[in-house]
Amino acid sequence: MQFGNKQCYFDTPQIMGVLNVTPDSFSDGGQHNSIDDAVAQAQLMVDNGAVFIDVGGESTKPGAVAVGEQTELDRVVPVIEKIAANIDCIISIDTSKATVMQAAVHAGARLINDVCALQQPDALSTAAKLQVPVSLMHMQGEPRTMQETPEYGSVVGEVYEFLEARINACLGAGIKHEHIIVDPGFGFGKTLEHNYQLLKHFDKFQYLKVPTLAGMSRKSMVGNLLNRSVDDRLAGSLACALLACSKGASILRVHDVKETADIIKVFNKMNSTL
Ligand code: 7PM
Repeated sequence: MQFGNKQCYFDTPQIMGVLNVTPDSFSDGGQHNSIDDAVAQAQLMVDNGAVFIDVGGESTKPGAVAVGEQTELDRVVPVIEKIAANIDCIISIDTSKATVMQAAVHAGARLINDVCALQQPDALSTAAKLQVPVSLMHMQGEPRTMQETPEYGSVVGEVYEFLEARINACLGAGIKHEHIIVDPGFGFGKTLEHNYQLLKHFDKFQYLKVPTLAGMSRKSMVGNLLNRSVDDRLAGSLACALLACSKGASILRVHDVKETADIIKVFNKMNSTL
């Protein structure tokens, strides 16, 4: 897949490092300080094996309230500009807002990662116009309330059909098939059981004929199963990542890049051994 002037092959799983640029994520000792902190963290993740850096300025955690457009722009644009100028990686913008997509791509982002799958006003037409790859994620409900009562007949079937419909919407809007990635959206309007059904059947999403992204790092599907706090979920997250690899995941969206790079090496070694 082509991201600007960078080619990325998904013959082996690739790592997307999570870079949250919300105020709670960085010691806010002034604007410049927090920008430099974010860029330094991105550099560390790239040094440790991340190919993508996913920059997010809007918290999409369950129960989170939406942030304003200008706030999100002020957070992400300076960080994207500085990463684009200094680090050899593919910058992904984690947003659902058309204006933020536009500004982020202008600043140097080369992948639009939208947890709303381009369903917000103007998002589909804007992404089509920008001509960069897009990642389409499934979510049931909206972040503020999605974890209250998730319900499905068949979670795998319903997520699959949603992603198929969004692929078709993208194609209809003029987005190229070679520019589409799909993601079942672990933790977004799903119970523990739903999340593990999606993991067990992650291989089914390959029938959509586009690369797949899995984001399970530090999520409640690890924490609630194991009874671990957010900072004690590494082993569980790595187990999820390895299982996603074995079921064909193209991109792993993770916080712990160095450790995830190690498990991918183990996975690749097994696959290349006769
Ligand atoms: C709870 C739910 C806590 C989600 C934190 C999060 C994904 C994403 C996020 C994902 C794609 C987090 C998140 N998760 N984008 N953005 N896929 N494509 O772990 O699973 O940071 S937010």
